Amino acid sequence: MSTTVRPDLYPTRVIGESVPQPRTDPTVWGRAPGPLGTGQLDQYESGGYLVLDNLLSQHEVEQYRAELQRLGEDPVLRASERVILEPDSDQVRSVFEVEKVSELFAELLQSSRLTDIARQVLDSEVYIHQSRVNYKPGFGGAPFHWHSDFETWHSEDGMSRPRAFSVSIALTENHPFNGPLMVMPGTHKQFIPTIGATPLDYHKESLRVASPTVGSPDRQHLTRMADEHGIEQITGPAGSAVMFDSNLLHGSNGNLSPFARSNIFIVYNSVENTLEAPFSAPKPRPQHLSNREFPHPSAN
Ligand code: 6CS
Ligand code: FE
Repeated sequence: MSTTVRPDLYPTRVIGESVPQPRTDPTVWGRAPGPLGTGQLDQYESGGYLVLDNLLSQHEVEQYRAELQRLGEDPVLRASERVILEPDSDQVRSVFEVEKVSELFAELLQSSRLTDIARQVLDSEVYIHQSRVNYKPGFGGAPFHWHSDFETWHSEDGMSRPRAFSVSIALTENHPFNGPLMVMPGTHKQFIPTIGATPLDYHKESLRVASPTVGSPDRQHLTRMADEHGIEQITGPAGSAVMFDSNLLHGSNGNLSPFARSNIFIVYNSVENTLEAPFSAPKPRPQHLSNREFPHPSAN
């Protein structure tokens, strides 16, 4: 009996050597008119990220900041799987799937000012693959080591192609000194396989620790990419945002300052790229990390 082997366009979590491959998929999937102009689309295509100034009004910032506080202090939520604590304190590191626990955030995530950009760039209908608030509290918010989100979403969530991107919206000022997002511009054009198989229920470790043992590119490739592409810090006032491609190498330092760097991250995925079985993990991750209740193209 012949068994059909599913094609894996981006093999990763390999044993032995990591051999980078070109990203064969586009970054900007279509050029239909939309919120982004040609210059912005060109910039996003080449750099893999684009800053969106003043995405939120000052009033909205205040509303969302209060919501952030409420979620962070909710004892029921805190005991749920949606909440990840800091590795070396009981402060909240992340809250996932915020649209399910906050009507205010649900409204923002589904608002056309974001989904219209997603439809334009991904050239299809879109849905939310994942959302989270990363609190990065003052006096010790831990780092997020360099990684490609797509590498995780491909291996652990079964996302076939990098036809997705994140929007990170600053809910507090992102200073140079409180752990802002750092990117290596242009690195989204190369896929770096990581070395090592995915352990069972790996997300229970990988989301909490600063430097996950599996799913991080090795230092040789990170050094080469940093030499070739440089490192940019994305700072900006509360209300500003940055959208970045699912395969762009990014990370953030810890936060020793007294000032939290709290951002909300929303991941838009194309309905043409819905999740399959994981490409390199024992079983799919839970719903709050990887949305499998997506709209089926036929179900419109
Ligand atoms: O595993 C994930 O899905 C998450 N991990 C990181 C470090 N960034 C993307 C995503 O939130
Ligand atoms: Fe990430």
